[in-house]
Amino acid sequence: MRIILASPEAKVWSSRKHIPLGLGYLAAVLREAGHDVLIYDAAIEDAPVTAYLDAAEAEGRPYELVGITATTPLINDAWEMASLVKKRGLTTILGGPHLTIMPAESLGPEHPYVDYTFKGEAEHGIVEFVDALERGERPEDRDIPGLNYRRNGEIVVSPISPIIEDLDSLPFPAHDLFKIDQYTNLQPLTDGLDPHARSFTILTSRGCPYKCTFCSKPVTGNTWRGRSVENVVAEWRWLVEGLHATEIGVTDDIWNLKLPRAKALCRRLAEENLNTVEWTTVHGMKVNHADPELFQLMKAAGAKRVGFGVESGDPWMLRHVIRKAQTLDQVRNAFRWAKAADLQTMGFFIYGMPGDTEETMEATTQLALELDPDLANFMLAGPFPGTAMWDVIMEQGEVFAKDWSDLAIHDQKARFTIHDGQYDPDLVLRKWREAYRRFYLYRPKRLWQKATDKSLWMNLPETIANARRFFLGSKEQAVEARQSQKATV
Ligand code: B12
Ligand code: SF4
Repeated sequence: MRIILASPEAKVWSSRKHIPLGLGYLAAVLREAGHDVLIYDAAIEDAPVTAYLDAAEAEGRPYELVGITATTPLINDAWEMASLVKKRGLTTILGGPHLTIMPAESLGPEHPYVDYTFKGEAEHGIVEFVDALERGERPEDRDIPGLNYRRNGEIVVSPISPIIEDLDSLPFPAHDLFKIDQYTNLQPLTDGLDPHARSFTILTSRGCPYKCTFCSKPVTGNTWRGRSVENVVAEWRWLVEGLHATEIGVTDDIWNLKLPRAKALCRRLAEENLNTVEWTTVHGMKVNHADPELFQLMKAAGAKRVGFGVESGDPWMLRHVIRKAQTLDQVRNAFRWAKAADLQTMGFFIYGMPGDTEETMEATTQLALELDPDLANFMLAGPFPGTAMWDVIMEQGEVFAKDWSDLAIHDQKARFTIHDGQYDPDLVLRKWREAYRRFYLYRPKRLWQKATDKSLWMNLPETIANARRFFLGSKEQAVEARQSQKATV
């Protein structure tokens, strides 16, 4: 069967483009099962998905199914895409984190263009689903775990698809199907943008056993499964030698959970001469599963930069609100060890968790200044359904959002409040913006570093847009805007 696996474009601001790896995995299993798959990522395409449908139709080899992935802030865009596709009469199925949290929502009467949704990891389910369609059977008669549909006017939600225990049993993602030249490098917002990078991502493990209260992990829950070192190294070799990657991003939630495994992987990458392409831990690693040797081995394995989820500089917030299961000393050690290994560092800091006050957010800014990572990413706490934080806000406060797209973190605005007489969303925005200014603007060393960074001048329009956004804010981001918004999500 001819299938398009699609990712909608976020209408929220973001100039960085990363491959949708989940679709790469699904494309790989479908291809292995004999199907013809195209990956369509609206973030990097000029033409709408319908252009591909029309061209295939004209060739006499039409597509029959479009599968669309969606995180929570992108669900509106996914619906829009599904409705376009449905007008051409194709079957539509939606999957990904948002559909795992809310499998029934997209099957409601307002979304008649969605035929099926899928809950959980889909490598096994999607093959069964497509095979059934191809045989002319109704997939709903096949009892596929994870598959949700309508039957006689009722929405049928099945149990989540079981997690895949043996990740080595999966084929490598279909990296070759991504139009890799259209993607940018992987670094965060405040780093230069390289539109010519061949940036691939790799997952050495899935899931995370920790339970940080802001973190939304519907697909993997609190499980963790690691691939074998040899299996990871084989994929890495394909990226480096076969696909000529210029940069690799490890996008695991926590690749260093098992320290000996992480070290063994680094040793093998060095032994196999796969350390020639720089790599980073894009979404951070956990400070309490590290030691000095790990960073030395990472450096020898080609790592350029490590990111850490620091979150808060206030020990009470860290322990009792965020439940990060790490101490400030562990944070300081990790930064010290990484810098000693000559790795660039990146810190993620979060502002505006329930319970955050002027003092706790000030402690966070102070910690960022003290740690002095090469890149600091200050983020506003975003309320995602299914998290412990969401439950607290629902009980004690309210979400300011017209719809799910308001939860995108790059659209920086206050998105909730807590009615405890203490939480102040205006203050949160102020402290968040002030953190960017104090970290990047008010220190001569930083200013000089930025001014002498050639990417700043090469991407001047983007630099100006970023500066405006982070340091000043815009009218739409003003807190007043939220006051007229109703919580309807
Ligand atoms: C890499 C990554 C990114 C990258 C790349 C995103 C991209 N283009 O795919 C970047 C940095 C750009 C990014 C941005 C954002 N991300 Co992000 N990201 C991740 C991360 C770390 C890995 C994603 C991944 O590759 N997973 C591995 C694959 C195998 O899993 P998967 O994608 O879930 O796919 C499986 C199933 O979901 C299912 N499936 C997926 N799609 C489909 C489609 C169909 C048809 C079917 C049947 C099944 C199916 O099958 C797949 C294989 O098993 C995850 C955390 C995580 N561990 O998943 C967060 C995560 C997905 N991101 C998250 C968020 C919130 C965002 C942002 C919205 C942040 C923001 N800006 O506000 C943006 C949204 C941009 C976007 N395109 O969606 C949340 C989503 C939470 C939620 N409730 O939706 C996660 C879970 C992180 C977290 N713990 O909070 N992200
Ligand atoms: S924030 Fe990181 S450490 Fe915490 S639960 Fe999420 S993935 Fe795990």
